[in-house]
Amino acid sequence: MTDTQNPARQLDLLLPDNRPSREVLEPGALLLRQFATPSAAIFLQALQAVAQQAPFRHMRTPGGGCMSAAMTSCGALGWVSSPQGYTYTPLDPLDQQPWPAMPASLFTLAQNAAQTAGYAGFTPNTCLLNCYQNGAHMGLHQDRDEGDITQPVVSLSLGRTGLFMWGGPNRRDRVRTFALDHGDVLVWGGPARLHYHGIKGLAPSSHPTTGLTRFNITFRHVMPSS
Ligand SMILES: O=C(O)CCC(=O)C(=O)O
Repeated sequence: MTDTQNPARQLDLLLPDNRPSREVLEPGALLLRQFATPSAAIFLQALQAVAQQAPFRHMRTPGGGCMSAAMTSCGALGWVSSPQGYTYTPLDPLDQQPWPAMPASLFTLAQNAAQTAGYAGFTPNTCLLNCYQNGAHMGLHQDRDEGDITQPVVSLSLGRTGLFMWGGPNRRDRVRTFALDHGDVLVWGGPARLHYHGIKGLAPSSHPTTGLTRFNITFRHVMPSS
């Protein structure tokens, strides 16, 4: 199918740099360029408020190392990595307090993006906040700790540009790498829900608001028993 025959592509608006504002990566996966840009300052404020209550930290991994991105969470459940494995917990292991509530601005953004991508009724109950500085990356992985793959993943990029890797359902599938800029939102679900993805690194650039730091906020729905 050519771009002009593809109904999703026919709706595209062009950004000032001539890139389409919506790009179907493949069935189930949609990149919404600059979807969040108009309210990005509000989302950054929400992120800072969460981080004041539950600070960013470099979590230990089952392999004996440490995540190079610093992380925290908000919502009913938070994602935790430790030498024992990966899990979602209702309490922050740093202080045994519930994770901060998910800010309404972030919840609404996630629902709107999911709906725009064709996933009406998205009810994220967890939100992972990633903070990348020079040298940080995230290896190719699948999001499969949620116990529910009927709902999509919504991922918001803020600040410095990140180099995102998008693969297929198998680790050895072809991987595309592309830039995710401030305000870009990526949604994947349905046939693409378990596709491998990661962050190769950061672009050699800085952002007027966040400088050399990139933030990513990823929304998911976790089965409470997971
Ligand atoms: O930082 C990103 O854009 C990707 C984050 C990610 O893959 C994850 O949190 O599972």
